[in-house]
Amino acid sequence: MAKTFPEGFLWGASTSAYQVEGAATTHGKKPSQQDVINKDNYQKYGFATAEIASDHYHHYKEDVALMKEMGFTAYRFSIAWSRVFPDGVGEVNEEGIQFYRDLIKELKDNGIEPIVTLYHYDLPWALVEKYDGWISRQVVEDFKYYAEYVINEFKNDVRYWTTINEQSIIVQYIDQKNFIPEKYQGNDQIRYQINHHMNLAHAIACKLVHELVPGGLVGAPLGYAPVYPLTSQPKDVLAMLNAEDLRNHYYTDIYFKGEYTKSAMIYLEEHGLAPVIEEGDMELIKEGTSDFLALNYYASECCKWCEDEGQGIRYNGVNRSGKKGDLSGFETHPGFYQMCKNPNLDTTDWDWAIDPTGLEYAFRDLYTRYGKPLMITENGFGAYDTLTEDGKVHDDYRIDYWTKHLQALKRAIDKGVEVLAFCPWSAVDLLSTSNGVKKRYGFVYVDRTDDDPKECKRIKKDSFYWYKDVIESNGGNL
Ligand code: BGP
Repeated sequence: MAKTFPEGFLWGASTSAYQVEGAATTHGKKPSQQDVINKDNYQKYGFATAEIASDHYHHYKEDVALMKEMGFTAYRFSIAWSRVFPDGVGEVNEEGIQFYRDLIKELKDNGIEPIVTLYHYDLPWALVEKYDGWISRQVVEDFKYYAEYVINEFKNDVRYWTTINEQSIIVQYIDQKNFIPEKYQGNDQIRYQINHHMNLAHAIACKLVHELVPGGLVGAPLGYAPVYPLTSQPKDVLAMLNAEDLRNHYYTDIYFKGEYTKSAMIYLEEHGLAPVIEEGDMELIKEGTSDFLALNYYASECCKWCEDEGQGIRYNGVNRSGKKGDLSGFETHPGFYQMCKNPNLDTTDWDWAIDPTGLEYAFRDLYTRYGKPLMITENGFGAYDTLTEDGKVHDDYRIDYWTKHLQALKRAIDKGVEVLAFCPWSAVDLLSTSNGVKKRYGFVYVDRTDDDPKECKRIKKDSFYWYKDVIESNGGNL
């Protein structure tokens, strides 16, 4: 077996626009739904808003220089739709698109391949006001307007495109990842309707990349957690099959087969949750083929059988406190499956199971299932980091997490899985989607707190130096 990763393997890291950029309502940008959601989180939980985030908008050159110093050959980031088209459609914000031209030029000048995500939870607020955002079919047409403009603009500079970030997570955590107007609160069918509209948008983006970008490659960046059965009781194993179908294959079958997973769709139909599918939708979805699948892998999940005793469906809870065990509940689909804690795995402070073998398992399974190349667009360890008095961050727990996950990835490669890139979360510290800035992920510490943005000074963590060595040896030192 080769000791190193394959030649040409892309090494980098990820961020997303609203979590890192700042300048949320300046320089011609108008709010996105995330700017609104985060303002609410600030009021409710004291988490930082997206107004300044990590101030990447003003630090991008420094950030790219840090990436270069680590030896990055790729960087995955998202474009904020509301920076390019502040009203969703209509007039382009010249200053906004110029920011991305400058960023992409800076990356290319430093030999870093841009991996662009078209949409990362941040729908222009104007479209929420206009027609309730993703709930309306109109959004698909407006997404096409935006995507076509951006893909055309960067068709000669960007080869790798990813479409809609984590549709699976949007369905699970609908209120956090998508603004839901009052009148739709508690209506679970819209989770799947929004997802259907996103499937159409994804297919359109795939077609556009294939039409417009010479040699362009496109795929979805999917939040993916393989599901294990709690025991070898046959019912638990069946529950696992059901959970895999509804939580995972329901997305991947769309991307690679252009169809909804049967058992999941039957379950949704039986419960009045199935999306309305119009004539021509499935044909369009079939035409929008993916070249690869990008995985955001943090954890595996576990489930058990659950009898239907009329208790009703519930979706995943969340841990807001960062104290182990504070997770507010498990997804339950009576008569189908119920998620539960895996007693075999340790977790982060936010109750995310730590499971490198799960990454190996997911990559093996997905490659056997679809035979398409895979990449990591997110993988990381959210933790409270401490800045020591002499200006250091000793994040050995994060180094340990990534070492084990990279070893697992290598084992999958050694078994024949085609893997294009490792872009963990995150290049620099940024605003967490659910826990403010105190939950950190980066190779680079951004000196700010939830209440005080300070100067957002960049400080290299121990993991920065560790990753530099990993890249230098093409993974050979792992
Ligand atoms: C993924 C998202 C990212 C990121 C990450 C960590 O689901 O794509 O945007 O934030 O999870 O999650 P969190 O920020 O909630 O810790």
